[in-house]
Amino acid sequence: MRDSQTIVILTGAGISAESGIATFRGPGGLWEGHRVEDVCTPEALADDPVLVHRFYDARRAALAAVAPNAAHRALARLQAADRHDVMLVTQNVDDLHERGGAAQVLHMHGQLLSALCARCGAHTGWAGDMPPGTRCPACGAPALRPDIVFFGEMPYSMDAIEAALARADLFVSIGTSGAVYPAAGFVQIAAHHGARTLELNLEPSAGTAWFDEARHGPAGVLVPAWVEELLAG
Ligand code: BV8
Repeated sequence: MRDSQTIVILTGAGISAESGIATFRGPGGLWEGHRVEDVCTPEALADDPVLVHRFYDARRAALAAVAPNAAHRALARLQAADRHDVMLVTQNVDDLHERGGAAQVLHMHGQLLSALCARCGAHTGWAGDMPPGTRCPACGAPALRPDIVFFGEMPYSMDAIEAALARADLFVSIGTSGAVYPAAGFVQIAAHHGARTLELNLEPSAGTAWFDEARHGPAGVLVPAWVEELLAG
């Protein structure tokens, strides 16, 4: 195997589970009593802005009570070793990769600690509550919304992600059920372009058959072991 590889890593809610953030589709996968598919839509935001804003305010506030785990820290070590060209893409909207030391993180579904202006499109760092009608610091319009990619909205940075998948030597999927597209299709794009593919997950995902190799167990155990194996090679 070439020493330096281009590696694309996709993470999902499972990498944050051991930090105490509930996943979406496991036991207790309801958020504040709601399925993510029911509140994570433009229609829900239009129909009941108070509910949707409160849903994300609660998750933003909960970040203070959680901390990165060994899996987040191991990925940061991989990046810091600078032995490989690593693109870290996450479906997660928490900031645990960053707090775990990751130098580069691509939040394809947005992030809790950011606000999006529905009028001017500006993104603003946001740590507190964001009631409907909060004014945009950039344009002043009462149009701030959670900077979250809802179902039916285009995920961020798809061009960059697809370009990286096309040149990847290795695609690793960590802690995701493979239930949501386009993220769930990344393994197929990577494999089509000749990448080796590895799944690290508690249990087989919906797309597990697409992976060359799958290791099942908690990310806090599997990810550090995989990174040490990679850096020892
Ligand atoms: C788009 C927002 C187009 C932030 C989220 C029919 C077929 C195919 C696709 C579609 C379809 N109908 C509609 C679609 C498209 C739709 C979609 O895929 N729907 C699904 C439900 C069928 N997708 C979209 O709408 C996307 N946009 O397609 O746009 C477009 C084109 C042109 C122009 C405009 C638009 C947008 C999708 C983004 C939605 N936003 N989140 C938030 O609130 O969090 S999705 C949400 O669920 C997450 O962000 C995440 O991405 C997604 C999946 O969740 P996971 O991260 O995988 O978590 P999950 O709980 O499911 O699984 C956890 C896994 O971890 C499990 O496997 C578990 O075993 C494992 N695990 C648990 N503990 C551990 C562990 N693993 C390791 N260690 C542990 N300890």
